[in-house]
Amino acid sequence: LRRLILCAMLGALVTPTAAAAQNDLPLIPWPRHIERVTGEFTREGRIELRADSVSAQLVAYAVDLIENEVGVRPMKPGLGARKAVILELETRSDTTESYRLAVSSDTIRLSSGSEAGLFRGLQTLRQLLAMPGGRIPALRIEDAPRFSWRGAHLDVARHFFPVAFVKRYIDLLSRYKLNTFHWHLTDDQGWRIEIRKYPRLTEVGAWRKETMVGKNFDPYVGDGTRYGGFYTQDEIREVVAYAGARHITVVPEIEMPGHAKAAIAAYPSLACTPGPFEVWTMWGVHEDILCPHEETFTFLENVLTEVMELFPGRWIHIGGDEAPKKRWKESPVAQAVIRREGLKDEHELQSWFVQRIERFLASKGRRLIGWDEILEGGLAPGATVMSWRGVDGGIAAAKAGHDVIMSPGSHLYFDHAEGPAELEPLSIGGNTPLDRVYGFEPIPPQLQGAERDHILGAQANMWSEYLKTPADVEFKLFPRLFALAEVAWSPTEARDWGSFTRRLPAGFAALDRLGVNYRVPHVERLAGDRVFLRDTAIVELQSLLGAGTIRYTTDGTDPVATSAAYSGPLRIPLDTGAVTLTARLFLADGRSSPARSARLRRTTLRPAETIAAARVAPGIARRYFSRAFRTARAVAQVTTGTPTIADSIARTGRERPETYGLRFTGFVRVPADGVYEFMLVSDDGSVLAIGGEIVVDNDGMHSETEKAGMVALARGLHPLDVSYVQGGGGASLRVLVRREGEEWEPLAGKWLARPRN
Ligand code: TNX
Repeated sequence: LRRLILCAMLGALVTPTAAAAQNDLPLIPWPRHIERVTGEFTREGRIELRADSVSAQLVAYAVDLIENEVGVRPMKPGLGARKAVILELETRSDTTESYRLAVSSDTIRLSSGSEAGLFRGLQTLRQLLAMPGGRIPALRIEDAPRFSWRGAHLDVARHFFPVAFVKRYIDLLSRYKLNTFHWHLTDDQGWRIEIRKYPRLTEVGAWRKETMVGKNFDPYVGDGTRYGGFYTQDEIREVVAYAGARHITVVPEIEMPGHAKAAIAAYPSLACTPGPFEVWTMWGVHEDILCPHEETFTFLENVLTEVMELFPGRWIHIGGDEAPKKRWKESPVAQAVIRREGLKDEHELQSWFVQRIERFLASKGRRLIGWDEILEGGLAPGATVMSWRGVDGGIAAAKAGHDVIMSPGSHLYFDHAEGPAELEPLSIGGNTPLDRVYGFEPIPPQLQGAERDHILGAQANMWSEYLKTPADVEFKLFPRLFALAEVAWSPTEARDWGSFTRRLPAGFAALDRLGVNYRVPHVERLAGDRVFLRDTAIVELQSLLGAGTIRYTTDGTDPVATSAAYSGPLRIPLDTGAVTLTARLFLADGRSSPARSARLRRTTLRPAETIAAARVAPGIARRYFSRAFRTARAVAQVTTGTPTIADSIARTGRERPETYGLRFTGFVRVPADGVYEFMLVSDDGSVLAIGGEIVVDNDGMHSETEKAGMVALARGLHPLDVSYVQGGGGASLRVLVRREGEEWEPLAGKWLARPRN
């Protein structure tokens, strides 16, 4: 349904490369260069492993990998094996993760200048060895990552995950060539890392008396069950070593000054008010934050000192997000610091706070990372920014010469639902479908030259408010991690959604062998209303998995394991009224995808307006209302205001940050009779009407969400009305159109017209 949408919008290149088009070897992420040569390597017969120059740790890893994929342990050299896997650590100065892999009929040779490169290459080898029939075509791969930061994060504060699962998570990342694990260890709802100097952090701060049930914020409903857990320092070391063996850097996050209620509950004198405080049992943003007095800095320096002993990597994440300034405004202590330091306000106070921590970390040879709020009030000189509220923070930071990791909520928040929220398990935020992740381009077009080099890479975030179990996390992680891996590793020219989807089934098969609870892909193109110009709807059903059985109903009920099985295009009569078609994909193991349904109905062509060509001009009338609305529908009621002419339907970014409305009126210019589909992607609400009828309803206050709708239109001009409301926080508006069966394109340029004045 949503192919290529954001690719088009964000300027990501989606041109199939010759290599990707010619063959769809089951590789994720797709390598930089791949060349097929004649011949093939078969898994039969004895295989030896030669790896003289390589560490014992990597050899052991390679032995297990080959045994797992081939079924027998590789032999030691010199015992008469006819085939060989050779790992070669080349003596070149190149210590990056690049590698070369050459497969011939009797030898697989993997070489790199670094063990990290060999490790990445082994993941490619793993995927080749798993090929059906045990036959690997002879080939040469030369591969290197596009970005040096390929990350995934895990929030263990809102829900706690045992060491065994943290390791499994890291292992899964490593299989797809990620190299950074961001471990979110502290938050309002729990402190999860043992600190020897401050035992109450885990005695008190690691436990909350209960957890809110579902989204029962108001009235609040708690589950009455004490909840918590933490990692001992030995366990942390174990995880760091496990990650190190996979050439993954662990970046710890210790949140400050906000999201620190668990610490404050343990040591109330860290706050600006007397307390007492409890470890929080709800989600959201809390007003109790660390007070900027000396005691807090002593505490943080002591905590960070122990953290740095445990985590050898360069980077320390200090959070910095969502710190309400209310307590600082009311605190004589905080106000005294503002005066003493000659600061303007509480935002500069936060900036001063972060700079002080940054100097401390820098004095120990470490680099500070924070969420994009650390830009507010001035950025600490050596700080790296993780851009989560869209990419704007990242753009500003890169332009100011800072390093940036892109992890925008709109594309890389894997805690968001993958499909429409109402059809998915309870989630936070809007939705982040697979093709949106795949279409993400980490380097925004606004950056030029050296600014572009400041984008270190991309990262997915896994917040765990509604993720209680490892299975919940795995459901959110896959298949979207496949897409992230390709965004962060593969060259832009290789980004090819068609090739990617053809490689997915092999990816899922690998996950099946590991028992990963991935989200079974839903049945495509079943959403909203689907309209037909005939009495009989002909509907094809398919899912990205390419395996399993699609089962469907036409009576509005949820398909079960005994519902009709799909075996070819359905012919559904519409002469007696609309029909609801619902389908789910079932796997052999009994798991099934979320359900999808569409209302199928018959329609007729809407006649075009009769208006002389000379009376229309290009573009569309745009009106901007700088005041608060509750819905986009309310914006659509406003008839006053002086329009400007726009050539696309979008926000410009020059509007005020919060509370405004935009209304676009004119015509859509339809090139030929047919069924057209329109899509609104917005944060917050939007509605699109044609000839006074709502075709897409994406109204309401919500994070970025996409909705599509269909209408049959005759060739010519049709009245178009698009309204948008921005309530607060993130802001986005994009409108796309396509003729049935064709690719989406922005509703702009040739599609738009307006009455000539
Ligand atoms: C915002 S992302 C947060 C987190 C929440 C997340 C939920 C960020 C820096 N702050 O505290 O868990 O949204 O999606």
